[in-house]
Amino acid sequence: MGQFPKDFFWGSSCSAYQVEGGNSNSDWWEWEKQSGVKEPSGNACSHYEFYENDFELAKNLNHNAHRLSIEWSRIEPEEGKFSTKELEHYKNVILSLKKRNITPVVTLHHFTNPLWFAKSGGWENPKSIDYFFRFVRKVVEALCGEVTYWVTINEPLVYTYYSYTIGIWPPKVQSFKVSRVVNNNLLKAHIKAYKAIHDIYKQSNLSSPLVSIAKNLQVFTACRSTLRNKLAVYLRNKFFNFDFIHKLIKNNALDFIGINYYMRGLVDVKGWGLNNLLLDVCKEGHSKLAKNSLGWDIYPQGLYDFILYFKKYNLPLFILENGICTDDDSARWNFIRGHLLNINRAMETIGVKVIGYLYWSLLDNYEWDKGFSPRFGLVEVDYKTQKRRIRESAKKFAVVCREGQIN
Ligand code: GCO
Repeated sequence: MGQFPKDFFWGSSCSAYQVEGGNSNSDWWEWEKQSGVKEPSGNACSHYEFYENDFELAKNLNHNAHRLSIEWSRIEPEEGKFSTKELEHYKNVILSLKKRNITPVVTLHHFTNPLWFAKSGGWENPKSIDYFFRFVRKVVEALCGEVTYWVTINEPLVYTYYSYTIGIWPPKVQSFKVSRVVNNNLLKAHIKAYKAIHDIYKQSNLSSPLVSIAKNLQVFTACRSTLRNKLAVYLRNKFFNFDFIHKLIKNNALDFIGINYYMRGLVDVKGWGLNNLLLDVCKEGHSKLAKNSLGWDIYPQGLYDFILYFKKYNLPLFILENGICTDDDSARWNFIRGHLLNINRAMETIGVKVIGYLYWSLLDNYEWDKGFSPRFGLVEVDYKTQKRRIRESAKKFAVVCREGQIN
């Protein structure tokens, strides 16, 4: 049996674009149109309209925290023109959580950009840092009275990887050189936003906010112990898992470490090129682990190992995403339980402070280029009727959230 602290955050995560619907001023919306995707995001879960209802479900599932994101393209649909109506909307969304005693964790950038920003060169443009800064100030000035936990940027390296390295997501660039530029801009954007958020709270005489990023972590394992594979694992850990956080810590720009954890990836490198070393994966089915419906390896032990690794920074850790897409709901419960047991074991063995666990996701939602078929939700969504149905795994998780312990 594993006991969690009394003040532990229990809940789930969502991002605006994936659940709200109708985000027509965003670069993703444009990308969907241009690529002619089979399943555009459309109305998604109509969460923009039904958030009260969805938060009532979260409340009934004993969640005391919820992560959401603010859609930049709603707040600033045209360059420099900020929508008071949309700022008001997000304030209402946050108040709707708070009146249910659910602590909001607010993300400022979750993969999508306003179309005007994308057209001006997106994150390649050095001005992106100031554009983001201006947006962040607007939002934080409007919401600071209601929010303590901020996540500036969701999964910066995942974003760069899909959008600028392998070029599947907008703006579909394939270049290591550009990826480096974008990573640097994202890093600088966070540091600048971090300082701005703290300044705004100081000027408003509010107690300090807690600001971080959501860092995706993936376990990399070589399926054959060759020198090339070992080098690849070393490089991937360095570039994809650790460097970004390390740099932010050196800049005193993290108040906690936000972690998104899903999977293990098997590394099998076919050449000495940078392309091979950074991108090749095992295609020979060597992994015997259970998988989610997208074929990702399920590996709860990995979360334990990462928590141990991050102890050296002496900062609280917050699991901001951990989830499984599956059509077998009993696998969802096994997934949650397995990861919670590992978090608990890490907390007990080395006394590292983990402050919360947010499952991805509250609702089934729009999984980017994969459309609507991957089902991540604690709550099932019927996209035709927008009806919600609570899954059994959600009920089991609700007991953990209430009792603060896992058996
Ligand atoms: C990410 C994002 C989410 C995803 C989730 C499942 O990790 O890519 O934060 O938007 O939907 O992770 O893939």
